[in-house]
Amino acid sequence: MSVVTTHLTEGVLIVRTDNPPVNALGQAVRAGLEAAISGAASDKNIEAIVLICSGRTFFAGADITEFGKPAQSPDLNDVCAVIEALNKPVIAAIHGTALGGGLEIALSCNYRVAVPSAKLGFPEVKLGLLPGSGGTQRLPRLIGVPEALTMIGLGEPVDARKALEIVLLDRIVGEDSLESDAVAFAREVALNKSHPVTSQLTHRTQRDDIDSNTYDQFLKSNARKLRGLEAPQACVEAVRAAVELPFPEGLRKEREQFIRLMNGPQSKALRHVFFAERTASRIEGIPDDTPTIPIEKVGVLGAGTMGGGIAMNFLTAGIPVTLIEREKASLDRGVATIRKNYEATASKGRLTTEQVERAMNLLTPSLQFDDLADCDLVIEAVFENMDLKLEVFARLDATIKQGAILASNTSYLSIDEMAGATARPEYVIGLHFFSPANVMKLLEVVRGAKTSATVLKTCMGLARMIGKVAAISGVCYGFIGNRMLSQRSQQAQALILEGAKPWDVDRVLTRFGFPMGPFQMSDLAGLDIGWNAKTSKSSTVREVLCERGRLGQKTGSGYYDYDENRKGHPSEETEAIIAELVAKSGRNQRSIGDEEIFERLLYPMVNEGAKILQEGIAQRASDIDVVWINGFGWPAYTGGPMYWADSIGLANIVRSLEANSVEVAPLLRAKSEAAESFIQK
Ligand code: T1G
Repeated sequence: MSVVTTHLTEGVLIVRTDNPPVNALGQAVRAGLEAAISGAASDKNIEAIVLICSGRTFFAGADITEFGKPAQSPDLNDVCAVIEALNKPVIAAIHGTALGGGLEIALSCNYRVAVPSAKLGFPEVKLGLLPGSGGTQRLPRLIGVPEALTMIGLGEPVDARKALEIVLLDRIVGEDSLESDAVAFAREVALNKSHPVTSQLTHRTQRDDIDSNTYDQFLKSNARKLRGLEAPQACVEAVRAAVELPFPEGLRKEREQFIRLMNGPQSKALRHVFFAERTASRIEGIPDDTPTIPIEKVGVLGAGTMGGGIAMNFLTAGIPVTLIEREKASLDRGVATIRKNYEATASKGRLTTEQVERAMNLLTPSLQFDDLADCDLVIEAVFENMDLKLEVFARLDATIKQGAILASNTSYLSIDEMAGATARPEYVIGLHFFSPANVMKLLEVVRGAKTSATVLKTCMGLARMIGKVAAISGVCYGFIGNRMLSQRSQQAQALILEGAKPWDVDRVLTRFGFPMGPFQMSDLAGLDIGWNAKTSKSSTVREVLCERGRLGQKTGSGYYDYDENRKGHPSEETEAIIAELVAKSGRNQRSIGDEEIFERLLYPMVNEGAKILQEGIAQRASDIDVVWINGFGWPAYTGGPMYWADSIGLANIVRSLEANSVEVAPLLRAKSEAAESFIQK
């Protein structure tokens, strides 16, 4: 059965594609579309064509699995050309997400209609690419340069309302009557004497109407978001070509850039991340038909920063939350913070006030622990202390209905020990959110030795429902992310005692692509987390800084001195503190180059990743990439620590670790000696 079928009704040919899961424009789809549309040209019974898709969405783009393989005709550009050349009106009937090549198909149509819930976008820049089938040439001609630069350069989709506003859509039709409304629209426009051909539009791309600074201005105003990425520059140049060159030449320029980027390292790395994030949700070794537990009510214990953020994830997803605190003041503060966060998001236009109220109405704050009894899942976010956690789990076990899941948000501690405090260890799991919990995409799902497959599968499905990227971790100190982070932290502390400056360390990591380095991060979070003035004994740089009240940004100084704009500057006092500690230790300092700093910070993380793999803590190397990109800001355009290690060469990493007297993980050594890689073929 062809993935593309046709059906003639009332003079309108409905060309329907059914290529699950997302109607990606693979070769069979392209060939089917080309045949159906070419065949309509000479058929007098056909007055118009509607392109529509079955399943969850309109074409969601080119088939990314085809990239890097020999091209198969027809090319998507050919299909777009056939649509545009047709002597009859072609209407794109859009639902779900018309993305990438899907939007390019829609742009080559004469008209576009969509249901209210549809989204349209060019996410290629997030794959290290630019639209490669005319999108950069047709979109500016239809909606103008500023809107086109934003859609193509940032890669964010627009909803149907916005699409109608910027004339990307001709009409919004009924949510449940897309096909019939599209046919009616087709019959209506078939009466028009002429039909707009996007590539021939000129009214939005008159060179004199466009300030030549627009292009650079776009890149400058988005510099932070696009830092380190190659594709945005190519996107902007392609849009400029739509203004300055005839369509065929602009198309050629777009294609050149597309091929260059597709074969480049950044796009290969970003395509790896795209699939890795989806693979991470797969649980190895459990039956496909493992049942799951319906989660209709969630309890959160602790209304602090983490508890409040965690609660928001479920509220936003429409799941009622009972939020428990011991003291009214803390509970009220927690609820107020949740509301403040929602209102801040609404003020940026990312939520409506109705959505805020709907979320807040799902929240039930309470001082009564027993109010958790009928929850299907309870997540404790109390202080990171095992004695307290054991007490909490024993109490949860005695209070919460049978069959409910008991989860800990712990960052480091043993889920197995917590499970041991209950009579239901198979229902105990770790759900490690990253602060701010309502923003950070990563969720480490920590499976205890006795956690059941049902509980694990339930939590992985729940993670997707609340918009998280989840990776499974086994039980060890710090799970995947924090265990590797502690390697980097140890090296960073050693480096500043040996002679590197904190700002050297931070610079090396930010230049690599991290949003900030370890010392900037410590100052932002506050140096006094976990610090105790009573037991502090001036034995580390952090202790001395805290003893002197240099707690980070919040006190105007930490590792750095902060000016009135909270901009950090190297601190002579910090240098003096380090010098005093080194003098006391009797060691000498030396100048340390960026290359040594770089290798000593990152290579031990890869080494720890190899141990995590070897011990079965992570299911696969790509999960480690997913954790570090989504939880710790590892630059996605390098693929993540394990993919990136392959690019460096495992033998080079082993040599450097040995030179720095770091014990090489057996799996890393074995792969290096066998000239194998973690991920890259
Ligand atoms: N190609 C191949 N497979 C794809 C795919 C694609 N474009 N999009 C999704 N999949 C697979 C995905 O791997 C998963 O597989 C399943 O579909 C469900 O995806 C020429 C060059 C559409 C919003 O970047 O954003 O067009 O794990 O889990 O959460 O100029 O998928 O089930 O085996 O994400 O409902 C541009 C990428 C391509 C869109 C749906 N398009 N996809 O989200 O499902 S480049 C994109 C998405 C291009 C042209 C250029 C999302 C989604 P499996 P899912 P979802």
